Amino acid sequence: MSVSFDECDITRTIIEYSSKDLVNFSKVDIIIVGAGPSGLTAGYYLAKRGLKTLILERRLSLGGGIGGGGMLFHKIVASVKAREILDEMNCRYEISKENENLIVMDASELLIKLGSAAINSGAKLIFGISVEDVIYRDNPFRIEGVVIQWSAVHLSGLHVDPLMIRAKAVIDATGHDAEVISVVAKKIKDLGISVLGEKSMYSVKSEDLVVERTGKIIEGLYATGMAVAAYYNLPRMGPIFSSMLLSGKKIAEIVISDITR
Ligand code: 48H
Repeated sequence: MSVSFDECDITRTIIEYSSKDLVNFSKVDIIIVGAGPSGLTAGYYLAKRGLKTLILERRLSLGGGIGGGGMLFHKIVASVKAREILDEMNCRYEISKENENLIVMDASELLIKLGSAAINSGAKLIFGISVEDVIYRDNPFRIEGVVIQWSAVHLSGLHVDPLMIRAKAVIDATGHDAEVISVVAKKIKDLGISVLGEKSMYSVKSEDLVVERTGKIIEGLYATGMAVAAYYNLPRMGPIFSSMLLSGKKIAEIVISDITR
């Protein structure tokens, strides 16, 4: 079968369909900043619930810290507590012979299964966009969206003004630097919040604490994954990903309860 098209058709298709998406997603229910394990898990549960969910990732790939495994070894570990989530996403794993409370899987499989679960449930994931600031309103105070820029513009150092996306809830899933909370702490000083940074490693304790402290930071702004450890000065856990998945699921449940009240 011979088909015919010209270069202009390719260009027009890309620009038209990308623009249509960006207009459609300029106002959403939830913005998740970061497509690492916690952000993708949150995206999966939120979109599954029928909420308009946008995941913004500054890199041109998904998975955050998953791909690096443990010191580049291609396996990663989770506690058995995350089995239900992994089963739901059809992610295969084995019980570790070292300790029956640990399960082990390929980093590549977790990354792909989490990403496809989030997208199949209806979350929109866009690469190459960095969140650099938030939108807020006062009386009463709340975060109502994010300020975005192409990551390539950030890297170029050019002075280019950003665009904005409104949302009922913003989830900081940016990992170790808690970038969204950090920008709020730095710019809206009267809130009196600060990002303390994570503590040194204490895996078993950290796994529980991160999930326990996962929740709302201020009205409209929530934290999941390592951003929780960074905000509350909790210990880090190393390449064990169960608390990232459990934290993602928990934040989705909290946001669902807050915005569908
Ligand atoms: C758009 C952004 C921005 C921004 C960052 O680092 P992540 O994998 O985050 P988590 O919390 O889901 O998972 C943490 C885990 O990977 C890990 O590092 C662990 C368990 N460490 C323990 C230890 O002891 O070291 O993903 C965050 C994602 C990344 O893809 C970033 O590129 C992205 O967020 N991101 N995207 N705008 N401003 N900042």
